[in-house]
Amino acid sequence: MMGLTKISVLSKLIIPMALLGISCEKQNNNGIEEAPVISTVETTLQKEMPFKMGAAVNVSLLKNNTNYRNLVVKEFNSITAENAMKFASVHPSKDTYTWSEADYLVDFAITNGKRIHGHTLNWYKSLPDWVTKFQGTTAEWENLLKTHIQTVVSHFKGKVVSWDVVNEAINEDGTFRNSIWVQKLGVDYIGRAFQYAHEADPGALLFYNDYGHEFGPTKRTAIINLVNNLKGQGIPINGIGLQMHTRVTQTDSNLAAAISTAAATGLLVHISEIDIALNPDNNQSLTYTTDLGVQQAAKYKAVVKAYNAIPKAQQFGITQWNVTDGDSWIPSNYSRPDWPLPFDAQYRRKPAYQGILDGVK
Ligand code: 9MR
Repeated sequence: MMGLTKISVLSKLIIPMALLGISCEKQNNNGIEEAPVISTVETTLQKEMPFKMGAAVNVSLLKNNTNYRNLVVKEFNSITAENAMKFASVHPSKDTYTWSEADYLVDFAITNGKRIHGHTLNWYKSLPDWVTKFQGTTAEWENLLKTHIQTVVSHFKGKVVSWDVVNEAINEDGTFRNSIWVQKLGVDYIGRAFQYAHEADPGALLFYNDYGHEFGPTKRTAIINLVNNLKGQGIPINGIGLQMHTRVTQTDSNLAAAISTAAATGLLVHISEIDIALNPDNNQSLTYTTDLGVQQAAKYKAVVKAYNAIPKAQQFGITQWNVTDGDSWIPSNYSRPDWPLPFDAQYRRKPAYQGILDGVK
């Protein structure tokens, strides 16, 4: 009787446990029934991958959407602020700093044992009007740059472990972007931005972050030259961020060249903003298909495989830009349907998720 009772209990347990990826052992070698043994726990990116896995997080969703928050807590061990640390967010007028959103994110990360990566101290976008309209001498612009960087870095000192110090300073043709910073201060401001950040927190890891390394050698070479020049001048730069806002039609060889060329600098390499668009041609009537999902999985796998091949000591991690297809910046930014991330809008894992896991097998 005992045995029968046990078997019927086990049979009830088998299906739900199998769904959870938990296996049951019914008998030992002597044919004696045993209690179910939990042999595996649920797979997550942060547990399976040999380097940090991150996401760019929207603070409002983190506060208000439980599914979103739970997915972030479960899957990732590194967090980037999607917008909460940008100039306009933290420094909306000359003498006002607003920390509440960014502080919330930093507290969330620390409470949940996640690394927090700062994004970004200097960019040509997301500047408040008071900066774009600022009238001042070169010295006053320099002071504006330095004060902003040092106030932000000091505020988060000891909590934010790394910063994208300068973001997107290079054009597609390899020239320097004629940003407001270059117009006011000249291209050498880039090195000084790193020095200012380093003075404020000598322990922080400092990155140059840009997109388009995978477009081809022109932009890639210009970025690598910039970074190597900074290194050569003794500027405190620790890493290079490859945003990798890419598309399913990009070749594996271009993606691999982007990663290996960055690694050849000897610096840390962060794939800092990855998403893989399925609809780069803005087809308004495109729908997500199994086939597109499979192609996307193969592309994520190719990126992860190339990243896994660089020296371990240089693997700062892979960060996806946003959490699910439902909150990705791409559909709203380009006014098109798209599904660029490893999770769908219902918080479910897509084939791309398995592609990421397969990249390190
Ligand atoms: O995803 C971000 C979007 O919500 C903002 O409106 C936009 C402007 O601040 O920036 C987006 O994030 C960008 C990142 O900061 C830098 N690399 C490109 C990202 C996508 O545009």
